[in-house]
Amino acid sequence: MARKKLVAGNWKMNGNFDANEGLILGFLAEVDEQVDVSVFCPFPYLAQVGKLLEGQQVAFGSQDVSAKASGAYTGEVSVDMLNEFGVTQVLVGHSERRQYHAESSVTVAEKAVAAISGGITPIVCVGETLAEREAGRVEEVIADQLDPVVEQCAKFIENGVWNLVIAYEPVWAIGTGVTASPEQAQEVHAMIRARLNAMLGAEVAQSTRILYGGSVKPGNASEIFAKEDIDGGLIGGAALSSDDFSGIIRAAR
Ligand code: G2H
Repeated sequence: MARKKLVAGNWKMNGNFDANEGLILGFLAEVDEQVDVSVFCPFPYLAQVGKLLEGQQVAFGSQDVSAKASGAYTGEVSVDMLNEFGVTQVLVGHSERRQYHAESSVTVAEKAVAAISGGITPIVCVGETLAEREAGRVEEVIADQLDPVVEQCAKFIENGVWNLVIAYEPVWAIGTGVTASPEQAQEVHAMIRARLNAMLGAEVAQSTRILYGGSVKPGNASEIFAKEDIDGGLIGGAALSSDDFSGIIRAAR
């Protein structure tokens, strides 16, 4: 099944009103119907980004969401609140959330459920650390992160399709300048797809987009995106430059 590529920019905790506007206006000309594009900004900029993207073919969202609907959860932001801003996608389980905010795979699965229930597509991030890779534990770690999500979200599958994207982001390649080789990335992507196939069947496995993230740049994007099971990228550092982000969008065509 042909899967349309998705290039998603994760701004992390960067940006300000001026920079956001310059960044978006700088890459919009590169967007067409051949590639899906989305950006994930910090919460305070959702209104600004939503306005800048009005009428454009670019989705936007936040970098996290609460699993809870409402109530006494200081600092949290709910799916309903995101919907009020027109958000259609959200990142969940980014390794920086797992590492600095102790998010477990169960919490990540609950957030994915909350997002899908509210009509927002979660991009669920998974990935191993260098120590885990060197210990030969890649498959085990990915399975531990992925399985609770699959188990919790399978009920949302309709006609072989679910509103869920997976991003494989090896922790050792995030913001380090070290990129997984296209072959290393493809190997894990194929493993993830095989796991989806075993748990949910071929139709879901073949229709699910699996993005690669970790030091993707205009210079390495084409060969990464050329791999069979890599359906685009989750871009951090290079998403903060409109030239670089434009180059990565071009590479996805
Ligand atoms: C991985 C990625 C974006 P970078 O975190 O999610 O960041 O491209 O800077 O490695």
